[in-house]
Amino acid sequence: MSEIADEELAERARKLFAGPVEFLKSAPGLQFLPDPAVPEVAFAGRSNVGKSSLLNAITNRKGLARTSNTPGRTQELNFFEVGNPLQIRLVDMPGYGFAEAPKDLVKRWKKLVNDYLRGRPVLKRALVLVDSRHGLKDVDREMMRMLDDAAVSYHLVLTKGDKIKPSALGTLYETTLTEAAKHPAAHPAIFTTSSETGSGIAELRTAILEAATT
Ligand SMILES: Nc1nc2c(ncn2[C@@H]2O[C@H](COP(=O)(O)OP(=O)(O)OP(=O)(O)O)[C@@H](O)[C@H]2O)c(=O)[nH]1
Ligand SMILES: [Mg+2]
Repeated sequence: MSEIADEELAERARKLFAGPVEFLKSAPGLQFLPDPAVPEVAFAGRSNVGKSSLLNAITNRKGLARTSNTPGRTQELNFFEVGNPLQIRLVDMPGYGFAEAPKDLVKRWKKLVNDYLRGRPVLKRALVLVDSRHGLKDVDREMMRMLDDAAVSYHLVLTKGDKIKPSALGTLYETTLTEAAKHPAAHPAIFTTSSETGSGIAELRTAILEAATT
């Protein structure tokens, strides 16, 4: 893509996310999904990694998606609508990998997420969030394999970048890049973000719009 086209896309993304964004619904099962009217981009990641915070940062709304310190607060697929007329739906997925998760909850989570990933042609991309302080864990690798198998293209996003030194973040970025290259559905572009400082947020907005329009 040319530099001018890049800048145009970035400006369109900025305007889109500065405009109307609304919570649509919470879907505890596939029968509750909204009509597949527009492209969707889903947020995945371990519990507490910062999915809801990132969604709020991207849309510039503090309390749109509920954030908390209690792991496993989000248990459904939460749909948010962007644009008027509607252009993109963002999907906040339940977090995985917290220690106290009961087995049947994990089973339910896997079924809901797998069914959604496999049966949703409008799902254009997923964002797999990884805490910069921890890096990729086996539960993240499992999520990445689910996406590989469902052939859903995804970006890895290193979150909470404000919590570690830039040099450590740089090293983590490189090792994560190397690991992503081994996954067929992983997109070569990786993002580092902070919902606290706003770093990397504009770039992610552009990537979301790009994913939804290609
Ligand atoms: N310093 C810092 N803290 C963050 C950032 N993003 C999220 N947090 C904090 O991390 C905690 C968890 O954030 P959430 O956005 O609720 O995480 P989540 O991934 O949605 O969690 P679940 O819904 O339980 O899966 C909250 O206390 C946030 O304030 C960030 O970029 N920097
Ligand atoms: Mg959440």
